[in-house]
Parts: sequence; C-alpha cells; structure tokens
Amino acid sequence: MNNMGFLQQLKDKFQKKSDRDVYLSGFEKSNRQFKAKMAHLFDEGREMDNDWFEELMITLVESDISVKTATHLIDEFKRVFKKERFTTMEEAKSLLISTMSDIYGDFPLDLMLSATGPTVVLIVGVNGSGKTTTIAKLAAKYQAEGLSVAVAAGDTFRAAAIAQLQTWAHRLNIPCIAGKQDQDPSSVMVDACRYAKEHNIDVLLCDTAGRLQNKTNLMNELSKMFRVISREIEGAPHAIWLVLDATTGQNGLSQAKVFMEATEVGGIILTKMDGTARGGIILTIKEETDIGVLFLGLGEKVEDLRPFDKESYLFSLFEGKEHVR
Ligand SMILES: Nc1nc2c(ncn2[C@@H]2O[C@H](COP(=O)(O)OP(=O)(O)O)[C@@H](O)[C@H]2O)c(=O)[nH]1
Ligand SMILES: [Mg+2]
Repeated sequence: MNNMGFLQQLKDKFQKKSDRDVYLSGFEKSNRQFKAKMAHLFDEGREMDNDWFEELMITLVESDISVKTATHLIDEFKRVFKKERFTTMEEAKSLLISTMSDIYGDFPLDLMLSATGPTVVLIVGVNGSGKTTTIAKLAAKYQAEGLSVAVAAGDTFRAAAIAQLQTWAHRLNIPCIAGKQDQDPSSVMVDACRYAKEHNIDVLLCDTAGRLQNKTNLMNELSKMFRVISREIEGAPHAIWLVLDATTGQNGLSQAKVFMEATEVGGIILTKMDGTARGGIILTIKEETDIGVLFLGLGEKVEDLRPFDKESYLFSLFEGKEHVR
C-alpha cells in the first residue's frame, strides 16, 4: 500500500460506519485542537527537521499521549519513514496515522456470552467515573440485542447510588436487585446471582462502590465479591470491566491502576470522551496497561455508549466532520 493509501482507506471505511455521527460529535473537542496542530505540522511548506519532531512530540503529549508512548510512536514513525519516499506532507501524515494504528494493535471486542447460564459482568472504577451511567447504557445495548438483562446495586455505600441505578432500571424496564445502604455488597451479589439464575437472565451487570480506600481493603472487598459470585454461578464473573473518566487523563489512569492490581480487569470503558480535548489518552491506556478500551462514552444519552473502533477513533481524531460527505 502506498503512503496515501492508509488515510484514503480510513476515510472510505469511516463513511460507511453506522457509528460515525456519534463518533464525530463525541470527538469534536479532541479533533478541534488536534487537527489544527496537525494541519500546521503537515503544512506542505514544512521541513521535517529536529524542531518539527519536537513540535510533533509536544502536540502528541498535549493530547494526553504519555511521553513514553509518544517516544515509541515517533521512533516507529521515523523508522518506517526512512524507508519510504515522500512527495507530500499529506503522505507523511497518512504514515503517522497508520503507525498509530499499528502500535495500538488489536483487541477482542465485547462480551463472550456464557452457554450455561447468566453472564455476569462486574463494573469497577473510582467514584464519579461513570459506572452507574455506563451500566444503564450497557443494559440498553444488550436489551436492544434481544438479551434479558438485570442489574445489581453493589454500591451500597451511598443510598443515592442505589436509587440512581433503580431509576435507570425502572426506565429501561429491567429488574434491579438492591439491598439496603451499608449492606455488605457481596450479599447483594448473592441475591442478584440467584435472581438471575431463577429468571433465566442472560446478562447480569453488577455495580460496585468506587471509593478508593487503602489498597488492601479494596482488594479484600473485590475478592470477596468475586468469590461469592463464582460460588453462585459457574465461571462467573465472566468479565470485570474498569470504568475510566477520560477527562481525568493520565492522573485518572494511575489511580485506576490500583483496580488493575486488585483484580483481573479484562477491559476498559472510557467515559466522558465528549468532555475532553485530549483524545490521545486511548493510545496511552493501551500502551501502559495492555488492556485496551472496549467501549467509549461519547455523551450522556443511553445511545452514546459505543464499541471502541480503532478506525473511527483515528478518523475522528485526525480528520473529523469536515472530511465526511
Ligand atoms: N458527558 C458525559 N458524561 C458522562 C458520561 N458517562 C457518565 N457521565 C456523567 O458522569 C457523572 C457520574 O456518573 P456516575 O455513573 O454516577 O458515576 P459513578 O460514581 O462511577 O457511578 C454523571 O453526571 C453522568 O451523567 C459520558 O460518556 N459523557
Ligand atoms: Mg455509581
């Protein structure tokens, strides 16, 4: 494939995606800043000298790509760049995007449904990251796919958290298994698992409290939940997903690492992407955790949760609305 090929292909594929409008509006803030800086860098009159590479580095880091990831990206870009012949800066940009795509790599998507009973998903993450809202969005998504869904109110720390999930469940017309405030969340999980088995629920989504006490307490609480769930339903929990607020950037990521140490996180859901101008965080997450993003929260509406799609992401970040027919 020639150098222009990648960008052109990306554009052609993006035009046909059903998610494209949600992506474009969710990445509007990120795109606005990033595109202007990229346009300046890849201006046809520019020389790719040391100053240019420094400017590229700054632009990447400003978009929340960590220094480590940005260095890796630029090294790779230079390596491929040396072997190729360029006539335009647009070709160089296309190569940068394809290098980004390569270093991101691939990641399996979505939930593997259990063949023997309810599939249980445990949602973890710090307070305010968007866990409860995301559970509602996931519930709506699986419901729309024809699955029966129930939710468990495992954040028993605050009464308002239980009520919040109950309100969502009511709106979506799905069962919500809840206990009382301050009840042991593990006992709520036991009730929820039993309910799910008795009522042939396909997907049980479990909310948890996000308070970051000390690490030992967090580990104990999560491992107890894990234990009781696995005792009730064979192979459960089938997935543990971490919810991360994109607006907290790399700081949020380092906080979230406590959860990754405490439990076997299989996927990340990055929320509030629409509220940040720093879309590079997605690349950083993949490089630093090797876990990768499964879903993106691109707005507050139920339909604004979208499966992460690398091509849509790269297109929305680099090109955006103006480049779509
Ligand atoms: N703009 C935007 N807001 C979000 C998104 N996801 C969650 N929120 C908001 O973030 C706030 C905290 O969400 P919540 O689900 O209560 O967080 P929790 O404490 O982790 O359960 C709420 O006001 C949500 O509406 C998103 O993708 N985009
Ligand atoms: Mg909550």
